[in-house]
Amino acid sequence: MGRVVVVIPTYNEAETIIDVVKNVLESMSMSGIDCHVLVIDDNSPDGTARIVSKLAEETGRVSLIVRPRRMGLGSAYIDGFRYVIEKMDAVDVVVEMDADGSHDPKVLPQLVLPVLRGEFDVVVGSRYVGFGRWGNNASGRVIISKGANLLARLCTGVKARDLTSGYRAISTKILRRVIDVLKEASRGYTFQVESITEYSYSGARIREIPIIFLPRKKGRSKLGISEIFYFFLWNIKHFFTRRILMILKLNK
Ligand SMILES: Nc1nc2c(ncn2[C@@H]2O[C@H](COP(=O)(O)OP(=O)(O)OP(=O)(O)O)[C@@H](O)[C@H]2O)c(=O)[nH]1
Ligand SMILES: [Mg+2]
Repeated sequence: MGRVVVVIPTYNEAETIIDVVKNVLESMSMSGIDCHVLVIDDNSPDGTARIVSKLAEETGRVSLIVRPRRMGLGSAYIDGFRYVIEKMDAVDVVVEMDADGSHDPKVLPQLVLPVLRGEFDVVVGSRYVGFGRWGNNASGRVIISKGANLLARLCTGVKARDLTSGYRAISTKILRRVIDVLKEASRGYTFQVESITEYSYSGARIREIPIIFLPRKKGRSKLGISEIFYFFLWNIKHFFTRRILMILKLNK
C-alpha cells in the first residue's frame, strides 16, 4: 500500500501537539498504513517546535519545518505541500489536519483508504453529511460556518457540503496538478475553499465522509474577524472573475 504524509500546521499548540501526533501514528499503524507526519510551525512562542523536534527523534516518523513568523494557515499548507512534492519520495496521499485535537485521528484510515485505492482523489471529513456535526454547542460558530459554506457553494459552484473543513485527504497526483495555482492562493483560512475549488475545477473526484468536529482540546483559536471578512470578499471576487465566466460558457 502507498505512503501517506499528514501535514499539521501549528501556531501555539504546545498543549495538544504530542497527543495529536502520537494518536495519528497509532491510528495509521493499526490500519497498516505507512505514515509520516510533517509539522509546519510558525516559530510559536510557546515552544511547539521544541516538542515536535523531540517527537521527531523519538519516532523517526515526524518532520518539522519552522518558519520565521506567523504567516497564515494557507501559506503553511502551501509550503507543506511543496515540501512533500519536491523533497519526499513516493508519497501517494497528503492529509490536512488541525493540531488542536478537533480532528479525531481514528477517522484517518477512512479518509485515506479511498484515495490510496484510487476510488477518489479527495476525501473530506465533513460536518454536514450523514451523522457529521459539531461536537459542542458553539451555536455562533455553527451559524458562521454554515453561512460561509452556503456562500462558498454559490460562488464557486463546488458541490461538497463542507468546503471549509480542514480535515481532508488529497492525492499527490491532484496536488501536483494544481500546486502552481495554489502558490497564488490565500494565505489564511480562505485557502481551504480556494484549494478545494481548484481540486474540483481540475477534475478531482471528491467524496465527503461524516465527522464529528470536536471542540478544541486546549489553547486558543486563531480564527479572527479579519479572516471572516477576507473570506467574504474572496468569494464575491471569485464569483465575478471566474465563476460567472464558467456559467456563461456552459450556457452558450
Ligand atoms: N503554521 C501556522 N499554523 C496556523 C496558523 N493559523 C492557524 N494555524 C493552525 O491551524 C490549525 C487550525 O487553527 P484553529 O485556531 O484551530 O482554527 P479553528 O479550528 O477554525 O478554530 P477553533 O475551533 O477555535 O480551534 C491549528 O492547528 C492552528 O495551530 C498560522 O498562521 N500558521
Ligand atoms: Mg481548531
